[in-house]
Amino acid sequence: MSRNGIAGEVLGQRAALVERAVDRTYARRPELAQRYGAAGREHCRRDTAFHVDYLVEAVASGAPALFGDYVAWAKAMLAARGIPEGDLALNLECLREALGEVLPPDLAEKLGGAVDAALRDLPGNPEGLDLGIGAHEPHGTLAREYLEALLRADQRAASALVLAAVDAGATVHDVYLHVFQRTQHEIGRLWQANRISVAQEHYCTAATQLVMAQLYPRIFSGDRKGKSLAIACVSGDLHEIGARMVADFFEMAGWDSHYFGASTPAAGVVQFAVEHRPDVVGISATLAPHIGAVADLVRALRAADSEGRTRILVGGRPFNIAPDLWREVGADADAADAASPIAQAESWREG
Ligand code: B12
Repeated sequence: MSRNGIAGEVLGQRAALVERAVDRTYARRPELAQRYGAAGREHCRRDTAFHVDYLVEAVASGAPALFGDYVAWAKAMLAARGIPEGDLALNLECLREALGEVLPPDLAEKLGGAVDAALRDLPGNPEGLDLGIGAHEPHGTLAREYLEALLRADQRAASALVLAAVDAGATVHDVYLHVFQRTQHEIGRLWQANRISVAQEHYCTAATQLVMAQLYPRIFSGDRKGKSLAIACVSGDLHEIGARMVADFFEMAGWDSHYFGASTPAAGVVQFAVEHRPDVVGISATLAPHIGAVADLVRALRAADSEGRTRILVGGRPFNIAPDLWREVGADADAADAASPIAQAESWREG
């Protein structure tokens, strides 16, 4: 069965799967209703829908590791909010049973296998997260002080730290990867560990985007190579800084970059590619449930590119978890961070 066939069949039954799994979870352990109150059932519904979205994408992509990673993430995230591993395990077991009731047997078996594997690994997944940026990490002290400034809502101090470091010789590349990216990932873990609010996360992200903009005079300069990259976050995905960094690294390497930002409709990316013929199109996805949209966009770009000249790069969190995922979505390559794709793209230029 094709990727879209699997996704279509399962997501068509999403509401039924969620309802049955939640009913079973509460029937099996009635004390949950008391423990989590009236809102608990709604939260359970939302979490179960998340389980289904990650599960179907992992199976449709032939990358069950994506679901294992998700369950490990969910364990730590829920534990930090007082929901023990046992409740997550029960909910997943009930989802496993619901698969058998709602889906055709071969599909239920496929998805069930991924749930079984994640359940087997669950006890070994850490409950707590190792937090903190070590001084031994590259630019670790700067990254830690930058994060501390953001967490005390002192954007000016954060900006001053970075500008002083760059004036003292730190490269923009290093600041991007070892300060901005490192702190953004840490902020995510702090949110996951329930140590900071969504509002704080938003503040830190917006402040970092502002500090990045202050570095632009150093980025948008230098000789041009006459090659171009267009890069977008796939429709539905709001995580825009990773794609922005990739665009800026290409700029710094002398390419012209066209960056579209968060959640870009596929039709617009295809139209841009047809009209402007960039040498490379980049697609970013941070959440595994958006991989199907990446595959659809790759297909649409290929269909519109009759000469077969555009190379397609993909990247983002799921591609770092599942190394062959870029092939599965039909791309030409992926890259783990903003620094890595430049050499690959340069070799395409020459080829
Ligand atoms: C900021 C943030 C948000 C912001 C984004 C705002 C914005 N303007 O960008 C908001 C609040 C919108 C958000 C929302 C959500 N988020 Co969020 N978010 C983050 C956070 C903290 C930082 C993202 C970031 O800026 N990273 C910095 C960049 C530089 O790193 P990067 O994305 O890894 O990019 C590098 C590489 O991956 C690669 N790369 C990326 N794209 C591409 C593309 C190409 C072509 C190439 C070659 C390379 C490449 O190169 C980049 C640069 O080196 C992450 C934590 C994390 N681990 O990333 C969580 C995180 C991704 N979010 C998470 C979650 C759960 C969500 C939500 C579902 C719930 C929520 N927290 O509100 C929603 C979903 C929204 C949606 N539909 O997309 C989880 C995902 C967990 C999982 N198992 O999937 C994370 C990991 C947080 C966590 N630890 O729990 N989020």
